[in-house]
Amino acid sequence: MKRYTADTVEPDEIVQELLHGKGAVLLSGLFTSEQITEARDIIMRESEAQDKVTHFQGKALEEGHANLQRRVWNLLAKGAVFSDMAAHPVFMTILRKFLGTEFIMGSIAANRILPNGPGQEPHVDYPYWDFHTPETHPHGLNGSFPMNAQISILLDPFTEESGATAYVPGSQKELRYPVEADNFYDKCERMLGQPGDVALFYGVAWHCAMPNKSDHDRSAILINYLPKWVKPLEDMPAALPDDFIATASPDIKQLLGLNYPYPEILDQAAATNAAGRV
Ligand SMILES: O=C(O)CCC(=O)C(=O)O
Repeated sequence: MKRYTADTVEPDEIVQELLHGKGAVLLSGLFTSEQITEARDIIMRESEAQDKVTHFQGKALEEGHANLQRRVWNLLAKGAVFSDMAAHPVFMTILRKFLGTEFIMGSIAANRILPNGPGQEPHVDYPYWDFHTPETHPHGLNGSFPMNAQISILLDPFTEESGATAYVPGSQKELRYPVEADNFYDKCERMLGQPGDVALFYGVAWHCAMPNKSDHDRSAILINYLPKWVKPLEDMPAALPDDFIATASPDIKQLLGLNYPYPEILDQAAATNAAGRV
């Protein structure tokens, strides 16, 4: 992966690399070690209660099994550090070029994989994540213009052993799910890095978390960004307190989709009726 720092970042080159190159780049030096420690502490605390799996594939388990892969959703509600990360000026500059100046955020969550935790199936990300049924998407849809950007902010060392994200460079050039014959595991490279490093990639590239065979946790903050008109995955405005929204910065308001109000009731009579029902 090409590597950049805040001083060497080249937004136009990165846009080309995401679309026509490997599909992923590494950014370093954007966050302080205090920010990374604070974010990690919150995620460890928030995910502690998920220590047992009680259901598997829809069925209740008699006894809870150790849960070695944990998600923490709705991170903006869990600490100001996450707003600072989501709207980092370097991300905003690159993503305004990649997804359009009014792009939004689809989700901000943590993925914590404990030692011995499982990997994932190779996949593509939202809004393409159910592209194993391409007929549910528009005819001819392809990845030639981006409707997704993914950011992973590493909170632990991402090594081969700890299960650093695997991806197939260039696979974003053809929008489809990988199949057995693609030999994902033979062709993949890893998004290796240290705490504070950031993997920025186009989620059409085939990728997955790998099993954690190390003796330490492997956590990352995963942020999904979208063009302004794609329905986000998390309903963040509904999940956040009113005072968070009222005092949010202009960039966070944009990321929450508040600048692009559709769908709206445009029929005045119906709008009056709807207001009366509240
Ligand atoms: O945590 C990782 O390495 C990747 C996670 C991922 O791709 C996902 O959850 O969709």
